[in-house]
Amino acid sequence: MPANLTPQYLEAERRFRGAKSTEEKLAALEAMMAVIPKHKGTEHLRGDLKRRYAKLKEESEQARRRRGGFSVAVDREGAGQVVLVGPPNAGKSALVAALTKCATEVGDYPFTTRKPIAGMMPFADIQIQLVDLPAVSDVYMEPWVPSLVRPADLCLLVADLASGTVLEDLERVLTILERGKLTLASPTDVVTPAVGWARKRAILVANKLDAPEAGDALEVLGSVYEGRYPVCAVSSQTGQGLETLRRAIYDGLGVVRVYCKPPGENPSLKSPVVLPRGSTVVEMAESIHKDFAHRLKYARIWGSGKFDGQRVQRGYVVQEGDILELHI
Ligand SMILES: Nc1nc2c(ncn2[C@@H]2O[C@H](COP(=O)(O)OP(=O)(O)OP(=O)(O)O)[C@@H](O)[C@H]2O)c(=O)[nH]1
Ligand SMILES: [Mg+2]
Repeated sequence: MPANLTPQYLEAERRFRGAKSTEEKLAALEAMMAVIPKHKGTEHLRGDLKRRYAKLKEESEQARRRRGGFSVAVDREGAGQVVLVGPPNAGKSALVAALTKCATEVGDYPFTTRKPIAGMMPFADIQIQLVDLPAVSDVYMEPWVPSLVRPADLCLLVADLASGTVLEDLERVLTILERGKLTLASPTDVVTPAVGWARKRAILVANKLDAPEAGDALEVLGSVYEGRYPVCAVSSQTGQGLETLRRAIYDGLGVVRVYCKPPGENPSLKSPVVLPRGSTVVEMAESIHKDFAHRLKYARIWGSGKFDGQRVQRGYVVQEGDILELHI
């Protein structure tokens, strides 16, 4: 079958041949991969491009490591840290941009994102940190990606409803994460992981709901993954489903918001204390100041289905929206 290469492809190929630096070569290869017609006749060529890309990329990484690269840890901020993982081009960066208004690079070619980019997503009266990561892929993956998934509180597994290969894409992502001893599970799943393994809470975010083929892809996706993860169908482009996703992210973190009030004063309802679900009064006190924990005598509580102002003991489990007056 003839390859029928387009003028854009031939132009990118010409740039590749003229490229001097590895960066120029990689950029030209990326352009070739983006514009190459995707049909049977170009299958071999596409495989070949991917291999060349992976090899060059690995070489340039080795060179970078020898020079000493940038630090890839992301400082935790806000009420929780949420990382986005998924195949190339799924719209991870576009989602972070839509949810946080943070400027992260969105590109119509794979492997756009090279570094973690963190942005804060407002939800009600708190801020949640979203971390945009580079793609998880066998073609090329930044070697430190799994190490940034490990410390996160929640994972957004981003699927591309327009890719035409949504199930295979996700299978591959999950397999690659497993090689790094990471499994993703529903936030409601409480199984403890085996030694050395990390089990991350995850939400499956089906992106590009606006695409014409999205409806069918979503159905297929749901038939396999519903029950395994909560599924949120969204379009980062039209904004559809994003409000539901914000709420699902908050719920997935497994936290509660409680408010502190000094005795005799009105509560400050502006900035809640965010605690893991199941936390007690004493743990709340400790999170405000470590000395409070042993100085705490009792607390009075508003909310919680208790009588307003009722006295509760140190071990009382606080509920979402509770207002506490700490007596020390
Ligand atoms: N139709 C449609 N296109 C989208 C949507 N979200 C993202 N895209 C497009 O998908 C392409 C990839 O978006 P990115 O946000 O760069 O994808 P990514 O997952 O960050 O990609 P990498 O960083 O390369 O792994 C871009 O051309 C976006 O414009 C969406 O909701 N609908
Ligand atoms: Mg990206």
